[in-house]
Amino acid sequence: MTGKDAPVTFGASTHGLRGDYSAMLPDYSVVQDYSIYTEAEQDRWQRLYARQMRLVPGRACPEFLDVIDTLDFVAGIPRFADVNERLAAATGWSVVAVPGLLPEKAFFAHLAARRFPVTVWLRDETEFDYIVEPDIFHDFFGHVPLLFDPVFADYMQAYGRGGLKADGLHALEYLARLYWYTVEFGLVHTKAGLRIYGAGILSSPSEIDYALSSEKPRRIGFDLRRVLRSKYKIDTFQGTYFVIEDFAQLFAETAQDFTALYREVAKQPQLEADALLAEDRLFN
Ligand code: HBI
Ligand code: FE
Repeated sequence: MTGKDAPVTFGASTHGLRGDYSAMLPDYSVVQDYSIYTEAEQDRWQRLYARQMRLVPGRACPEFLDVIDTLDFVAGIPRFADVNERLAAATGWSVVAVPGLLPEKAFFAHLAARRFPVTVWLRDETEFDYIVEPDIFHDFFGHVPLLFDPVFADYMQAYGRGGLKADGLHALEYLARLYWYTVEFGLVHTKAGLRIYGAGILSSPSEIDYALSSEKPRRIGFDLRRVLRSKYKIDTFQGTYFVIEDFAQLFAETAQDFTALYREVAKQPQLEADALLAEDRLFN
């Protein structure tokens, strides 16, 4: 999900996007046709999975590691129906198959209803190391395990509801930043050290080490206003990661009504992706 040609906010338009949007329902959902996956794609999935599983121990947050082994992703491309049985029992969430990136409103509507849109197609072999848009591997491997955590699951729903409420408030840019710096590229401070919960990092073979170990990026204690003001990079590794203490903090800080916050933040200067403020709490 970091990529040269990625739209500034995902799904700002569906033009020029991969995926077949012709057979979808009005909510952008499609039916997963499992017979379309070729042997080569099943093999590619297994190699992507094996590579990433070697990287996550000691790096991913415990909530992710506790669940990933139980999901049977080792067997091949997951079936939505199988995952949904377990997910419904755990947190009442479900995954819904979609052709690819969704316009924000449709995306928010799914999250608000505790449905996570998962892309049906798998990346090409040429994109093995690096993909611009979310594919089925990024979505299942990066996002689905944390939907089993009750607190994170509630945060995702609150985010979707906030998105629907923000319609017309010129807040999309702020919401995209919050999503980017938490759901996609978030770090969490645990007793054992910094760990990753962001799906964009967890599904990346190279950023997973960079995010925790490189001396280049800043790792700053999560501050909601600071996050909303911070631009992000889509074409390189992140300049800044924001560190939460736990998912409860994330949920609590974002449970408030954002209307006043949007107005306040709009008056302040935007911050570059590698900015440093005197009040930033640095972790590196
Ligand atoms: N659609 N399928 C899909 N997956 C995403 O992660 C996604 C999206 N549409 C919009 C979007 N993300 C972002 O704009 C978020 O900031 C809301
Ligand atoms: Fe994602």
